[in-house]
Amino acid sequence: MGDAATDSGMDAVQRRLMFEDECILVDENDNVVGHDTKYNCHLMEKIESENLLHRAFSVFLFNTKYELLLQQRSATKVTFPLVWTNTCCSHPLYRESELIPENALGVRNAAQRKLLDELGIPAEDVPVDQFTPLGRILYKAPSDGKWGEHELDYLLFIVRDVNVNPNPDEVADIKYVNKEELKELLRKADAGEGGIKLSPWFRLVVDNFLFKWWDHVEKGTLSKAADMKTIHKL
Ligand code: DMA
Ligand code: MN
Repeated sequence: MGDAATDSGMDAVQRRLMFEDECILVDENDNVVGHDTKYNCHLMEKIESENLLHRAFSVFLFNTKYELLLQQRSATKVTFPLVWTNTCCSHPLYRESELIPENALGVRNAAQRKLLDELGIPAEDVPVDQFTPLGRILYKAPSDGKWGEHELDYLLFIVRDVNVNPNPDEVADIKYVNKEELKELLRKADAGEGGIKLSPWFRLVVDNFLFKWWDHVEKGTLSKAADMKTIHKL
């Protein structure tokens, strides 16, 4: 365990995730090389000294009006509290159902689990065969002095009208945005207006892929945009 003084700032829910979630460690080519607690995987000191890299996913859920669902992370999240980000982000865990490599089924199973946990979206509203894995990115991002991310992140898109019932332990706010509304949010974040902050991984996806993939969402041609061979180092 880390030092008790700093960790006492964590609430019980986040503490449980930190110590009970066992993340999948991978090399830069996404080969599984081991596992470690969510806690260790997000300690900047460990990331740097042991070069820990773990597998993650980021869901982008669109309704049938092709608006993207965003979430604002809760104030109690240990990493990146209160930032606005894509629909749902988390980690596939080191367990059989979430390690299945075929068409990223393990990651899609994890996405379905966390959409329910964070946003109260019933599993039947997000069937695992409805996710399109579009690509993988590798990035490192500090959160504050102590915490950060170093992830190999699967980008999953899904277009469905769903029931949403956010879990306040995880999510402070949600909203659907169209392209223009997202551009306005980006402008505000860049200008530092209204205290709006965006997560670093969401920003990377926005800057590199999102708008062209959004066109594919609208045209129903998402599978054409998928490239699961490349790992983009951003
Ligand atoms: C981690 O998300 C995943 C990415 C892509 C940053 P998170 O911090 O929300 O994880 P969890 O929901 O498991 O706490
Ligand atoms: Mn992570």
